[in-house]
Amino acid sequence: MKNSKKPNPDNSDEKQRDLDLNKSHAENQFLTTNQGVKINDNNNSLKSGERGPSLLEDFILREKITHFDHERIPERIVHARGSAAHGYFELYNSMEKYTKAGFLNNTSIKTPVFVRFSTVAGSRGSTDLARDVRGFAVKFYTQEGIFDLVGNNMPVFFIQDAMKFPDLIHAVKPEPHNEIPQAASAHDTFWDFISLMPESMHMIMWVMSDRAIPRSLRMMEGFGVHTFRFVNKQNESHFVKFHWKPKLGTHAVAWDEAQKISGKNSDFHKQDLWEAIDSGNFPEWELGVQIIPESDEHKYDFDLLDPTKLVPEELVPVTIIGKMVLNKNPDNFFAETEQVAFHPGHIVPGIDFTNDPLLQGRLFSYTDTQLSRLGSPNFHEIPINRTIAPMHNNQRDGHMRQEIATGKVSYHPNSLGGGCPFQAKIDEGGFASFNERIDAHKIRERSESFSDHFSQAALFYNSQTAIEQDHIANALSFELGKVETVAIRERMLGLLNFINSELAAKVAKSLGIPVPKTIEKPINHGVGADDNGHHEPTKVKQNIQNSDALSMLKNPTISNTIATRQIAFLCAEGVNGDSVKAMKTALQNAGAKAVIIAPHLGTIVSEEGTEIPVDQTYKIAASVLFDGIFIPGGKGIDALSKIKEVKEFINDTYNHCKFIAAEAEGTQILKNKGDIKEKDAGVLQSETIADKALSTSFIKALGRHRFWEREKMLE
Ligand code: HDE
Repeated sequence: MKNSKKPNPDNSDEKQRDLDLNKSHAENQFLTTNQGVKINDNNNSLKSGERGPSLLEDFILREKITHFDHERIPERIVHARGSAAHGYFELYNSMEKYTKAGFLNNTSIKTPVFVRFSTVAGSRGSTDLARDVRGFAVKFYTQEGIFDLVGNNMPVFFIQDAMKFPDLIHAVKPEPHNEIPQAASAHDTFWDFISLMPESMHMIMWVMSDRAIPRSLRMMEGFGVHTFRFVNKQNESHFVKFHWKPKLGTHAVAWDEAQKISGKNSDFHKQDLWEAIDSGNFPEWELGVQIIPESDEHKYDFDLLDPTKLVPEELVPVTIIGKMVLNKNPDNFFAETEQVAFHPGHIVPGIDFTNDPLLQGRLFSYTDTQLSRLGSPNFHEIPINRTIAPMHNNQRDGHMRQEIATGKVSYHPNSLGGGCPFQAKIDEGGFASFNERIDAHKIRERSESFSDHFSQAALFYNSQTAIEQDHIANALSFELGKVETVAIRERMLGLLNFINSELAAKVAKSLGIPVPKTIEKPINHGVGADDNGHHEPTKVKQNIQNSDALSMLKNPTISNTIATRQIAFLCAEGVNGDSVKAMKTALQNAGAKAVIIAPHLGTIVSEEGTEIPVDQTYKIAASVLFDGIFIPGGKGIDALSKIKEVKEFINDTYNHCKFIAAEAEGTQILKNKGDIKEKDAGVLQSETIADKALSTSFIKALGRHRFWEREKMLE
């Protein structure tokens, strides 16, 4: 076989066909140098004599080592750790009334997408389960060019102006003198900065909530964060906020669990996404929009241009307009996930920016960072970044240029090239910025309308259930407990007190210091407050309502599905085979995965004498890697109760508020554990083997994700 570039059978969409052009396949091929010369010995360098020095002449060794020496590129300055997948976006109803973007007009178009999820603060090799914001970046390969929706799993941001971004990131990254801590905000420099930036308070509520420790990347919401514009054919503009709503619901793990997962499997999210797609359980999100007419720009008591504010869904409902399905894992992590270059400035006709000062700064940053990260202005030619729309211009040359532009003309206007490539009129699809009228003085200032830093922080906190509020208080107690400088803790308590005095009091108790009484107004170094009290942050407005949409627990999974959930079966020799089989079948029928855990790999023999294949041993498996446990019946229970790891397994499952089911003899192991409360509705038990009622109620319970009520029982 001469040609090693063969088309990938999965050429289902235009982008996949485009990527196929660059794929290489080594089956039945000789090993060669980069120049195509076949290699005869890939084990020994060329030497002067068997024991002699290597010869400089060895072009094969030189090429191999040189390439290896240059394999690494700089990791992303933020969002370094990521996982990505291919898929498509499908529109439900035409949005023609609001936008002329083709992919949002035509319901018959399936737009290819590539989506990268990320943590923000950690390095490329850090843990998935850090308490952090998650990036949610979607590249739409539309027929009119690339549209990148580069969002997060939280709808607001820490700061209001791009000018503060390097400071924020310097503060959260490991401290520069000792590079500690990795992928964690629980340290002095972060909270020093935050305690001096009251504008971050709303985002701090989100980051201290369970949104920052998702169960899975497939179970997170996504948000465009900034207000964007839709522009229609009549050149009318509407403001728009983008939302991604996961079909599997929005779920989190417990903080103690997150920390343990980081040790047991720091690739937990990456692997979960990969395996779900690999097994055909394609994750789906629906795209929702909040649309606000231009005329309502000043209607709200917050500024639409302020990225520390959201538009409560109770004020402007989210309209679902389409769905995204991720159905293909990348073929090569570096080529695709690492080299993909997102940019909020990649927009198509029908979508436009607003004057949000954070967004405006981002418009500069992303191309700039690709230049140092990917090394050339030609990064758009890297296959994963290549548009599927026709692309012609007079940009030329630069490092690693791939395109061979023919002809002698590389300027516009020209007559020698027949005027080509020519400009497109607007009705031919040419992009024209929305012609917003701007009449202003050049000024380095922030708008007074950005000064309310506490109302939405309070709105978020007040909208949470009591359980979620406790988690926020606990997260703050953990984070500030790790802060060594007492003055920083005090400043933070002062700020929390502006949000909610009970919250501040709870955290203060854990820190062992009182909420400072002296701070009457927040210290504000963020918006340029001056001695005259100009631009001081305003206090919480009294007319705050609740917004149920902000709580995860008030919004259970639409279908309460347990699809793709992993349930550990705690087994040992002598387990009841019918008990295992019946529960396994019931869970599998509901889409979940039953994982048989036993003291050794291979098979165990049931009390009926049948062989049961084992998936994992107690040395490998840990409760934190599962969504719930089942303890089958059978005489094997004696052996099971003697296994040290089993006790830890059950304790962790119980402490992390997961559902437990046990059958017949399996219930004894729970009864013998004094710390499992008898009246716990999250612990389901039956004395009957292969009890259908038990599996039905277990499946229903697992659909609730967690029995968080148990936390009160554990206090
Ligand atoms: Fe980013 N951000 N960002 N950001 N951002 C980057 O671009 C930046 C912000 C977001 O999976 C960088 O290619 C500035 C908000 C995601 O490849 C960099 C500011 C939001 C990703 C950069 C922000 C984001 C990035 C690093 C403030 C949510 C990962 C590597 C003005 C709406 C994309 C890169 C991926 C990545 C700059 C704020 C989301 C340095 C200057 C707000 C999801 O250019």
